[in-house]
Parts: sequence; C-alpha cells; structure tokens
Amino acid sequence: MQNKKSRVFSGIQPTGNIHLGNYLGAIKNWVDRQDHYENIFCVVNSHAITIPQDPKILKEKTFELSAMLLACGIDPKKSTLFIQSQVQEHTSLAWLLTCITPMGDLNRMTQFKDKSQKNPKSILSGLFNYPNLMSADILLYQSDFVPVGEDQKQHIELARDTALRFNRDFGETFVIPKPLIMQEGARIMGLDDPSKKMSKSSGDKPNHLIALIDTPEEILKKFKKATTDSQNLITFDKERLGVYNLLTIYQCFTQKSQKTIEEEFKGEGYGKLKSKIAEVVIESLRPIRESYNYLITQKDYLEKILAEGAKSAREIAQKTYQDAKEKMGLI
Ligand code: AQP
Repeated sequence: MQNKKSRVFSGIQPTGNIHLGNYLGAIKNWVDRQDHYENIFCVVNSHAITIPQDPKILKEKTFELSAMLLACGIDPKKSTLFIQSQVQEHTSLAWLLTCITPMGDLNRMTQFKDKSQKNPKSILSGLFNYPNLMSADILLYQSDFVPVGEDQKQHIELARDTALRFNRDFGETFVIPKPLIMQEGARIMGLDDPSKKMSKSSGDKPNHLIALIDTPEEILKKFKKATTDSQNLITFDKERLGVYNLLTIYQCFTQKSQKTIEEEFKGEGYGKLKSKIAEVVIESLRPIRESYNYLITQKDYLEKILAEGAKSAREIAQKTYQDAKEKMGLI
C-alpha cells in the first residue's frame, strides 16, 4: 500500500505586487515540492482587509494573484488553489479560535507591532486578530506542514499553541502543524534598505522590490541601484547586509553553493555582480511573466480553476469546522 502524503497548506495576500521575497520564501518552494505533498494553496483575501483596501482593486488583485500562482507553476492537477472568502469556514473557525486565544498571545506578534506602527492613528481590531484567522486557515485542513518565509514563523507557532489548547480542552480535533522554512531565501531583504524585509507594502518606494511582473529593463535598473557597501568584496558575509542579500538571491536562482559563487566572483566588482544577478533573475522570471500575461486574459479558465479549488477545499473545511463547533457545544 502507498504511504499517505503529508498535507501542506499555505496562503498569500492579494495586496500589491508579488515580489522576489514572496517567490523565493514561499511560492517557489510550493511549486518545487508539489509532488511530495498533498497541497492546498489559498489566496487569503480576508487577510488583506485587515488593512483598508479599495474594493475594486482588491477584486482585481485577487484574480491577478491567482493567475500569477498558476504562472509560477502551481498545477491545479496536483494542488488545490482557491480564494479564502469562497470558503466561509475560515472566518467561522477563526471566531471559535478567537474565543480561546488570550489577548497576551496576540500582543506578542511582531507583525502586528510592525504593521500597526505604520499606521498608528487607525489600528483595526482585525489586524490584531489576524493571527487567529491564519490559525483557522491552517487548522481547518488538518495541515501537517506550512511552507512560509521566516516572517510567518511566529504566527505558525501561535497556530500550534491554539491547536494544542483546543485539543486539550475539547478533545482531539486538530493536527498540530509544523512550519516549513527553507534555509536559503527565507528572508529576502529590500534592495533599497537591506536591513528591512522586502515587502509589498513598501512597494511604493522605487527601488525596494523586484516584482515578478517587472520588465527586464526595470529589473536591471533596480539591481544596479541596489544598496551595497564600500568594501567591494564579494563574499557571503551576513554582516554586510546588501551584498549578502544579492548573493542569496543569486544562490536561490542558480542553486550553486556559496563556495562556487564566491569563486565565480573572485576579484570582480559590485557592478559585475549586479549585472550578472539581473541577467539570471530576468531569464528565470521571463517564462513566468509571459505565462502570467496570457493567463490574466483567461478569466473563464481562472474562475473555473478557483471554483473547483473552493469545492474541494470546502469538503475538508466543513468537516473540520462541524467537529470543532460541536465540541465547543454550539448547536
Ligand atoms: N521578504 C520576504 N522574504 C521571504 N519570504 C517572504 N514572504 C513575504 N515577504 C518575504 C513570504 O511570502 C508569503 C506570502 O506573504 P503574504 O503576502 O501573505 O504576507 P506578508 O508577509 O504580509 O507579505 P509582504 O510582502 O511582506 O506584504 P506586506 O507588505 O503586506 O506585509 C509568506 O509565506 C511570507 O512568509
């Protein structure tokens, strides 16, 4: 008999343009391991509204992101792909989990602190409660693993604690999930300021991120302007944030070892390093951009894939939610 595959769940918000951090920290790993796992991937649009969104743009971005995930290689034959708001059990389970999660646990979340600092005059309670919705996303599918970038580790630890608490208080209900974080690419930094993670919400800064839909000219220009230092020494030195970040991006795309890369650039200057990285990134992203440009025109196909995805997701989610609801005594 064949061994049952472990199940992975992960999500991504339809806010801004998908960038190299999202790709190397999350999407590329989802795609590369599709055959190893039973995969469930979700466009988490209900998470997006924890920060005010223009409704029309949010709808457009939701379809754009779905098309981009397919363009990156998510294969609907191997993976379930759906939109979070089309499976209502996500928000329903989030309420049950909100009712068993202490405020103190949410208060510790660094992402809440970071994001609320960006807009201190209007901190919404949805932003504070967001980790409960993320716990619900993961626990609904009885997920074994959650492949994410380093920034999401704390939220997954919270989901684990919540699942353990629920199981302890109401009886065995949820699988305890584990984060799956890659060694390389788990934290890609901004090209303009390598002390801050590359982030969609900083996308208005001209040289902060490389979007997967950027043209070759834009990619080259942004790498040329990337912040480095005055040492002109090309080594994987974690203290020199800018050069380390560029070399990490190069390593993720080429899959070469650090030693081989350092040999390759021995005696070279930062100009050569930047143009070589730009070349590799441009060629790697070219088929993705081309496929995206086609898929985004195929609205009927996209809607069909997403409807099928929501249907299979619902089958699992309804079962888990009913069980949790009954265990808590809700009629
Ligand atoms: N810089 C990064 N390096 C590596 N991985 C990253 N991820 C995000 N930024 C980096 C990973 O991408 C996945 C999807 O992210 P998301 O859109 O759901 O959440 P996010 O962390 O809020 O993404 P951004 O780009 O940083 O957006 P904003 O600006 O809205 O905060 C996750 O697995 C995440 O770890």
